[in-house]
Amino acid sequence: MQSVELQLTQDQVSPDMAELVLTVLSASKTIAHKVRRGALAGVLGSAAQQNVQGETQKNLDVIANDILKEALLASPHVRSVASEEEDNVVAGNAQGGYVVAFDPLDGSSNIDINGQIGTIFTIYRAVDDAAADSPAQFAQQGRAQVCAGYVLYGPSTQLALTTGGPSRLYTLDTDGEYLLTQAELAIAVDCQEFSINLSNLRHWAPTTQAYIQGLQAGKDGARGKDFNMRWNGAMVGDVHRVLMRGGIFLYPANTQSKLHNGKLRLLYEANPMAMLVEKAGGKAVIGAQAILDVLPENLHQRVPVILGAANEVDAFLSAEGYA
Ligand code: FBP
Ligand code: AFP
Repeated sequence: MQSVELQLTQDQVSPDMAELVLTVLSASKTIAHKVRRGALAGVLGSAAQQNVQGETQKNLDVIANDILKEALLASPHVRSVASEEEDNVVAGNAQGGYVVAFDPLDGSSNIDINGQIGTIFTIYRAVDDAAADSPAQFAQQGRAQVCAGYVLYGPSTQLALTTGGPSRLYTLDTDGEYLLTQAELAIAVDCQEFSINLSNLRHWAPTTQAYIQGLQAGKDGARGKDFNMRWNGAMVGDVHRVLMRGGIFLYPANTQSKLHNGKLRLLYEANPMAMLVEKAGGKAVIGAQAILDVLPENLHQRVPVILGAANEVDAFLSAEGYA
C-alpha cells in the first residue's frame, strides 16, 4: 500500500501543493490523536465561547481550529485561511500561492457520544488582485477548487481526497502514515438508501416533502422499491457512507424555518463534498444548479445540499420540477 505522499507525486501534484496537503494532513493527525484519547486528553465538554453562527463551541472545535490554523499560517504556501470557527479571513504569507478553508470539527454534537466526527477542507489558488485578509480570496466557484478532502475520525481514521483526479481513500496507519486503501471511489448511479433529518419534514417545500414520502412509500409507492434511511448528525459520516456504499444525502432548504437556505456552509462543507462526489461519478446540487457552479456571496453562506447517486439526484430534481 502506498503513502499519500507517493500518490500525490504519481498524480503529478505540484511540489508546493503537495507540501500544503501534507501540512493539512499532519495537523489532522494531531487532531486524530486527541480525538482518540477523548476525555483523557481533556477535549470533551463545552467551551464558554460562541462561533460566528452563534453556536456554542465544544472544546475540541476550538482545539482543532487552533491546530489547523497554526500549521497553515506557518506554511509559506498559504496566503489566506478561512474557517467555520473564524468570523473573518485570516491573512497568511502574502507570497503564498494558495488559500485554504476548513471546517475543523464537523459533527460537534457527536463529540460527547464518541460518534463520528471529521475535518473537511478545500484548497484554491490565491487571487492576486485581492488582499490576503479579503473575503474575495474565497469568492470563487467550487469548480476552481484544486484539492478537496475530509478526514473522518471513526473506528479508523480515514482520508478522502481529490486533487482534481479521482477521489481516493486513505487509512491512517498506527505509525502515522496515510496509506492508499481505495484508489478510486465510485458511487453507483442507483441506490436504495437516503440520508436526511426527517424531523424537519414540516419545514420543507411541499415538493421536497412529496419526494421523501415517495422514498418512504417504498415498494408500495410510485418508486416501486424500498429505501433504507440513515442519519449521523455529521455530514462527514453521512457523505462517507454515500461514497462507500452509495445513496443520496440531503440537507434541503427548510423553507418554513430560519434555515431557509439549508444548514450547510457552501465554502467549507458543500463545495469540498461536492467535488469529492462528482469525482466519484455522483451529482451534487442545491436545486437546479450544481453546487460547484454557485458563486459565493459571503464567507459563511449556507446552501441546500443534495448529493450522491446520479439517478437519485435526478429523481429529486424531477420531483422538484427542475427536470
Ligand atoms: P447490523 O449489526 O447487522 O448492522 O445490525 C445493527 C442493528 O441490529 C442495530 O444495531 C441497529 O439499531 C439496527 O440494526 C438498525 O436497523 P435498521 O437497518 O432498521 O435501521
Ligand atoms: P455541527 O458541526 O455544528 O454539529 O454541525 C454538523 C452539521 O452541520 C452537519 O455535519 C450535519 O449534517 C448537520 O449539521 C446535522 O444537522 P441536524 O442538527 O439537523 O441533524
